[in-house]
Amino acid sequence: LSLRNDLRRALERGEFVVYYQPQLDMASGQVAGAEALVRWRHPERGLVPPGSFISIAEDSGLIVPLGEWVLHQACHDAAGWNAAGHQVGVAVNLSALQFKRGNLEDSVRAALHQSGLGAHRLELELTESILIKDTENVLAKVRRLHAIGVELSIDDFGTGYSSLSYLQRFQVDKLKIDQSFVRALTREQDSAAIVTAVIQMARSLNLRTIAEGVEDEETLAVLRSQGCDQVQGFLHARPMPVEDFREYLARRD
Ligand code: G
Ligand code: G
Ligand code: MN
Ligand code: NA
Repeated sequence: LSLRNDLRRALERGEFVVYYQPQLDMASGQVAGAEALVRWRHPERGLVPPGSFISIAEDSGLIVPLGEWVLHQACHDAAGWNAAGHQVGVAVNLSALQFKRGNLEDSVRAALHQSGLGAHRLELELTESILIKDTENVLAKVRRLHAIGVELSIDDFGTGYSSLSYLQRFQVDKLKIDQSFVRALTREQDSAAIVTAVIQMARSLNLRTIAEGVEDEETLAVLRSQGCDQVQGFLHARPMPVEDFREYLARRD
């Protein structure tokens, strides 16, 4: 039984589901949006987390159609939240192969058009590994995505090849501070120093920051005092199915 062969069939059979994890605005306490996180409802194995299949999907190339499906689903769901009166965005993870292979610009335009979601409500999460390869080509693609009006963020910031020059070159909007630093924030001096430095640098470059992996009130308080803009983590909510996220939004109004 190979996951690789199963993956293609799973996409055809509609076995993937998108979960949503809330992202909260630090100043207002309001829900600013959600990150879309794919899961596989495997008929025998149950709910399979992305850590077990994303890298296989990347090796086989299936991440391109899978990522496109997630993009369409996320835009469709987010358009529904906005139609229901909740002004929230959705953030979608992009794999390096989607950047390299697929016609990402067309996919993004189509997903926005078909769902009716406003471009400013969609955020694309890039990784540092996307930005360091084939820089000129990637730069042109990033510019075209920006021209559509979507938001761009760098995921897992601080774990990759953090060349500060590309923050300027790529004109991203937001840095997602990696959860390894956030979770150690109140225990390790080095992590605290890194988080402080990232937030201060982002502020002086006019970039927004979101801290991932916020699990306790003490961490939240430190992030607040440092001027972090948004938080995401188990303290507020775990990733949840779309029905639950809709209820979550309604409850908080
Ligand atoms: O939800 P969870 O914490 O298990 O996610 C694990 C990893 O899977 C994260 O690094 C996340 O970025 C990645 N991931 C989740 N959904 C997607 C997706 O739709 N596309 C890509 N490329 N990665 C995803
Ligand atoms: O790599 P990426 O940032 O896309 O991964 C997000 C992943 O982090 C999701 O799989 C989500 O389940 C997980 N996550 C989100 N918040 C927390 C948290 O507070 N603690 C832990 N341990 N994991 C978290
Ligand atoms: Mn992410
Ligand atoms: Na991340």
